[in-house]
Amino acid sequence: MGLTIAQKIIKNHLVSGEMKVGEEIALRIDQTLTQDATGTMAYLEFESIGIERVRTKLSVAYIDHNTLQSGFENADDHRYIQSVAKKYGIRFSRPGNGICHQVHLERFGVPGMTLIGSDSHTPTAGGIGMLAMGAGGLDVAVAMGGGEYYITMPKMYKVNLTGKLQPWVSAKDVSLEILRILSVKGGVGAIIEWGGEGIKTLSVPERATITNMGTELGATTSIFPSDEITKAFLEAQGRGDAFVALESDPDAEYDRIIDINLSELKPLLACPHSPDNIKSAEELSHIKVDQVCIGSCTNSSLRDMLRVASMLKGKKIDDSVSLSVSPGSKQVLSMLADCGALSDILGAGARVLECACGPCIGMGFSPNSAGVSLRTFNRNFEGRSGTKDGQVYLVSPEVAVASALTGYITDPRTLGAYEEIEMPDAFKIDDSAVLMPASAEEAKNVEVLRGPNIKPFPETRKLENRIEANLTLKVGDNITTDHIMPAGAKILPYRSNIPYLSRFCFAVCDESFAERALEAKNSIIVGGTNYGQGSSREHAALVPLYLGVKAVVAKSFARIHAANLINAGILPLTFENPEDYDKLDQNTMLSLENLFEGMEKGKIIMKNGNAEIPLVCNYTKRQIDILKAGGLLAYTKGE
Ligand code: MIC
Ligand code: SF4
Repeated sequence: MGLTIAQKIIKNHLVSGEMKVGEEIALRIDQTLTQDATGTMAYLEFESIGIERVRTKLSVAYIDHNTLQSGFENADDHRYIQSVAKKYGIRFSRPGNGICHQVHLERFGVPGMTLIGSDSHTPTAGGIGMLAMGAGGLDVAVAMGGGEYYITMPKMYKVNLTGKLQPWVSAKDVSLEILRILSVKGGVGAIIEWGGEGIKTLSVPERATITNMGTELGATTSIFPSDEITKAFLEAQGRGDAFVALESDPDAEYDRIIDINLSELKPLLACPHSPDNIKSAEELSHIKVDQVCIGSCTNSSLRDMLRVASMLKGKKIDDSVSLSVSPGSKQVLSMLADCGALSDILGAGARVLECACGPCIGMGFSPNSAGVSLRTFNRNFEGRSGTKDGQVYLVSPEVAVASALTGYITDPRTLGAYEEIEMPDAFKIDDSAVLMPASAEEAKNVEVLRGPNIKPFPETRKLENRIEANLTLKVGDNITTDHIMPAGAKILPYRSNIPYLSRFCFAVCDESFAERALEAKNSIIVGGTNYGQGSSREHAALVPLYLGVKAVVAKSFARIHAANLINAGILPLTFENPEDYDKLDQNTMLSLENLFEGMEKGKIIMKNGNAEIPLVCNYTKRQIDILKAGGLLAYTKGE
C-alpha cells in the first residue's frame, strides 16, 4: 500500500511503535521552536532535566507574544530566555524579528523534517511540507534534550482542491470553509493533507494560512506536498538547498476525502465566539464595525500585506473604524517599507504595530465595550481579545480592508477592480536579529539570568491508588484553553509565576473557581466534548495542578491538552456513557477507585455516593508510568 506525505515523514522518523491508527508512536524530532509565553516555563523544565546542549538539528527561541513591557516581568523573561538560548545551543530571535511561525517558515523550515513547537500553530510549517506539530512546553524541553515526541498515530484525511480562487476570495476563505465542513472538533485524531490540481494555484504563504488554521479543526497537523512552488519560495528566501520534493503515493489510502472547488468559494467570516461559526460576507453586510486588526501568524505574510496596501492605496478608512496592521516579520515590514507599500497603509489611517502577536493574544488593541472587531486571526474565543463582551469575527485580509473602508462588514467583491499581487523573486535576507548561541566551550561561562518573576514549578506528587475529590467545576462543550487559563496583557507576564496565574484560572466562566479549588484541596473538573481545544499552553494543566485538580472527566479531549494533563500528572478520563455527564452536579464529593488496576484495564469506576460511573482511558504503559510518577518532569528525571 502506498503512503501519504505524513506517513512517509513519520516512517523516516519512527523511533518506536507501530504506524497503526490509534497506536502510540515515538518520533525523532529534527527541529524545535518556542515562543516567550510558553518558553520561560519550557526552558525552566529543560534546565531541570539537566542536559548540557540541545540535541536537535536546530532549535529556535522566539520572542513574539509578551512584547508589551509594562513592567519588569516580560523584559526579565526575555533576558532569561536569551541567556538560556546562548548557553544551551539555541538560536534566539529577538523581539521585533517577528511571529515565530512566520519567521520559521521564511528562514528555517525544511520539507520532510519534523518540528515541534510550544505553540499550537506550529503546523504553519506544513505549508512547505514539514511535519510540524504543537506541543506542551515540557514535550519540547524533552525533544530539545534528544528525547522522542509521542503521539497517537493519526488517521489520514485528504482535501482535494480543484479550480482557482476568484478575485477577492483568498486562502483564509479556504480555512473558513473547511472549518464550516468539519467544525472545531472535526480534525481531532487526524492529519490533513492538502492536494489536488487546485494546490498548484496556491503560493507558499497561502498554503501556510491554510495549515496554520488546521489547528482550529483540532487536527494533529496539516501538510502540503513540497513541489516546484515550495522550491521557488525557498530559493527566493536564499534557501534553495533546503528543498526536497515530497508527495503522497498515487495509491495512498485516506480515512476521509473532502472535495473543495476553489472557484465556488465566497468571502466568509467566522462569527463570535467560535472559528467554525461560519457565515458569508454578503449575509452580514448590515453589521457596523468598530475595529479591524490585520496580522497574526495566519495572515501576516508579505503577500497578505501587499494585498492590504494595494486595497488601501490612495483611500481613507472610515472615521468610525480603528485599524491596526502588524506585519508578520521584520522581513515583511522591511520589504513593505522599501517598496513604498508601508506608506500606502499609513496614509489610509492604519496604526502599524510591531511584528508580533499583539492583539491576537490580547496584548493591546482590545476593542471597545461590546465592540465589533474584524480580525484576520485564527481564534475568536470569548474574552480572548481582552474585552469580555467584544464581538470578534475572523476574516480574510480582503474582507478586513473592505470593511475598514466602509465601516460595515463588506463583501470585497463589491469593490470592483482587483489587482494581482506579484511576489518578488528574492526576499530581503537579513538574519541579524537572530542571535547565534555560544560555542560549547564558551557556553560554560555563560550565566543564566533570572528575574524575581520566576517562581518554582508546582509541587507534584506520586499518584495514589484512590482519589477522593470534590467536583469543583462542571463546564460544557468546547471549553478552550483560553477559558481554563486566560491570556492577555494583564496576565501573560506571569507565565513563569504559577501561584499568581492561578487566580485567573477559569475566571471567564466562573470567577470563584480558583478560591473554591484551593479550599477543596482535591478537585475533579467535569467537562463536555472537545475539552481543552485551542492553544498548547501547558499552563492550562500546570495551574489546575497547583490548585489541586486530580482528574478531568469529560466527553472528549483535544489532543495537546490531554497530553499536557498527563505531563502534569492529572488524569484525563472520558465517560463510557456520555449521558452520565447529566447525572453529575457541581460541589459533590466523588471518588476514583482502584486506579492502578483501572489504568491498566482502561476502565476506572468513579463513585458518586452509591452510584457508579464507568470512565474510560486508554493510557499507554509510558503514560501510566508518567501519571504514577506525578508527571513527565518527575518521570524524565527518574524520581
Ligand atoms: C495562542 O494563540 O493561543 C497562543 C498564545 O499562541 C498559544 C500559546 C500560549 O498560550 O502561549 C498557542 O496557540 O499555543
Ligand atoms: Fe501569536 Fe496569535 Fe499566532 Fe498564537 S495565534 S502564535 S497569539 S499570532
